[in-house]
Amino acid sequence: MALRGTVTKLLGSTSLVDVDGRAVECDLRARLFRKEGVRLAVGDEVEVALPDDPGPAPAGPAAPPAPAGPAAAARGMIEAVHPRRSALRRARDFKRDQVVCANVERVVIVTAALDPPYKRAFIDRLVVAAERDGLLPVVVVNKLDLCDAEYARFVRLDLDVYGALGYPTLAVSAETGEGMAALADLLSRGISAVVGPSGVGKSTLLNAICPGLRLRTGDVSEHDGRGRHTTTAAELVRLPRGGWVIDTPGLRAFGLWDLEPAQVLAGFRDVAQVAQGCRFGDCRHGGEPGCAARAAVAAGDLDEERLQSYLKLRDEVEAEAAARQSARRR
Ligand SMILES: Nc1nc2c(ncn2[C@@H]2O[C@H](COP(=O)(O)OP(=O)(O)OP(=O)(O)O)[C@@H](O)[C@H]2O)c(=O)[nH]1
Ligand SMILES: [Mg+2]
Ligand SMILES: [Zn+2]
Repeated sequence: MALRGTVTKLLGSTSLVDVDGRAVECDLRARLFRKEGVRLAVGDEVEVALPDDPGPAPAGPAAPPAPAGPAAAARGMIEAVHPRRSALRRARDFKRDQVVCANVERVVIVTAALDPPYKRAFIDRLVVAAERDGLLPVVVVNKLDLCDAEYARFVRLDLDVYGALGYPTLAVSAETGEGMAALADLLSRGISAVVGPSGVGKSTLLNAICPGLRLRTGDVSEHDGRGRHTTTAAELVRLPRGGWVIDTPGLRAFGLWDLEPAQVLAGFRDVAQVAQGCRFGDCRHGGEPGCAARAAVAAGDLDEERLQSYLKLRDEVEAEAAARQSARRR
């Protein structure tokens, strides 16, 4: 009899599947791979046929699944893969998209208030990616303990910009515990993908929420290199209070290759809203007469920084599209 499970980690030719809190190493039916072109992603829901020997007893729902070593019990077999409800993607190169995680409901975008420096452009980029994939962006700023009162106020004001767009926002510190209860609450349902630049404290935050987790964290120097750290495979973990998280390696570039400029605009809800009033349908909001976005900035209804951030990302997406075109011609 097949049991339903969730793929938690890809191990090359096999994968780890969580079946009722137990980690089972599984093969994928060759037919699924060869004939149906199935490429598993972390977060995929699958039907697994278990070997006769079920292996060690469950460690309890609260414990993160222990990785099955080569000496683990006989492997399971993935007999079917359920259709994905959603997928967070990132472009790996010009040709292929990489599914970072399947069946995600929210993308928790983590940046640091300081060290590494706070970057709103990064948040905007990830919001665009989340909106493209139909996922709810959640904006988290960590390391609040490093701010003085005035800077902390600035961070909160900035978060209000995203709050006004309808996205949950949190200012937190893994160091002092500030905001951590709210973060734990937010993660306790469904699958959350935690994304953000290297060194902002993603793993530290998750370790604080799930003490048994012991995700590897590093000091800032380690976060600069393209070394081992950033290539570590993403793994889905079960949280003690329910919900699942996937801690992703620091993303230096969250490619937005295959986006249309209109999809960039969809990731800037405030700009999109005011731009409906532009006189010309093909307005580029770059200072043309009758541009409602410009007028909104002048009237103080739209943040200049938001418009600039939109224009910059749109230009980038257009440049990428042009590069792709010329690569195809060659
Ligand atoms: N002061 C302060 N330091 C923090 C906080 N959270 C994390 N750090 C530190 O920031 C550094 C990086 O933390 P990590 O959790 O490894 O960062 P990461 O985002 O997982 O980085 P990658 O795995 O490379 O993507 C570590 O030295 C942490 O101790 C915080 O709230 N305050
Ligand atoms: Mg990490
Ligand atoms: Zn315009």
